[in-house]
Formats: sequence, structure tokens, C-alpha cells
Amino acid sequence: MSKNILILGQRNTGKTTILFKIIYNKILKTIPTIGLLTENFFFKNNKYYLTEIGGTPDSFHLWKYFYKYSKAIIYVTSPIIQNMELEYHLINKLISNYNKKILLIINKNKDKNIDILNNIKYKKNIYIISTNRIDDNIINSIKNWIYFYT
Ligand SMILES: Nc1nc2c(ncn2[C@@H]2O[C@H](COP(=O)(O)OP(=O)(O)O)[C@@H](O)[C@H]2O)c(=O)[nH]1
Ligand SMILES: [Mg+2]
Repeated sequence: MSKNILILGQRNTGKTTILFKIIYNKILKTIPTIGLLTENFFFKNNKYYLTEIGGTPDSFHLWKYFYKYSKAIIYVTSPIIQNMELEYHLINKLISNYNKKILLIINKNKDKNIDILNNIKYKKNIYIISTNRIDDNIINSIKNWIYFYT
């Protein structure tokens, strides 16, 4: 059986970079995602579909239509985001409205992720990875998370 996983988050946080690294095992040059980007991969005999939804405000309304078809959400955030109040609002809304598992990846974080951790609501279904570089270890952690929680 195949499983759908959503990759959400604001633009420029590294969603496509993570998706390409999972699929092709390489850091590839990306262009801003317009609309949707779906790719699939196999891991331990399971087939997974990863769907990234473009992270501009005009795409935010699409998120809710995809929730019910997804087994889990990977939300990519970063301290580089300019409007952090909007970001906390988006993350907290997601956490309160979505009852399946959520992996929050704090990317490009340098050492400034404390604010994000202090401003999100915690529920039992939230898991967090914090990183400044999408390397093999991070990708393995993400794949194993997907395997265990979907
Ligand atoms: N320094 C650094 N740059 C990254 C990282 N991930 C992505 N980028 C860069 O950030 C830009 C936007 O990445 P992209 O994956 O297209 O973001 P998206 O809009 O969320 O899909 C690209 O120039 C990437 O090379 C990271 O972990 N560290
Ligand atoms: Mg993208």
C-alpha cells in the first residue's frame, strides 16, 4: 500500500531541497515551487508519495484539502522567515487542526531556533528535527520517521 506524506512550509525554507535529497540522494539546485510537486520513493518495501505544496500565501488555502489524504505532514520552518508571527500562527493552526503525526524540521537554523521552540504549542503528535544542513544523517532520520509513523 502506498502512503502520502505532505511537505508544507513557507517559501525558501528548504522543502524542495529535502524532497530532492530523499528521492535522488543529492543536493540539487531548486527553483521556487509553483503549485504542487509530487515524487515517490521506496523505503523498506513501502512506496511513499511526497507532495510539496508551494509555500507562498496564495497556496496556504490548498493545505487543508490535502490533509485528509495524507498519512503524515513534514513541516519545514526556519529562523530566516521574516514574518515569524505569521509562521507561529501557521504552525500552531496546523498542530491544533491536524490529528496525525507532524514532523517539524527547523532548517537553516544556525543557533537561533529557541524562539520557534518557545512559540509553538506541543501535542503528543509533534516530532522535531533541527538542522543547518541537509545531509545523509538528516535524510535517514526523516525516512525512518516516515517509516515508523505512517
Ligand atoms: N544553507 C542552507 N541552504 C539551504 C538549505 N536548504 C535549502 N537551502 C537553500 O535555500 C534555497 C531554497 O531552497 P528550496 O528547497 O527551494 O526551498 P523551498 O521554497 O522551501 O522549496 C535554495 O537556494 C537552497 O539551496 C540548508 O539546509 N542550508
Ligand atoms: Mg519548493
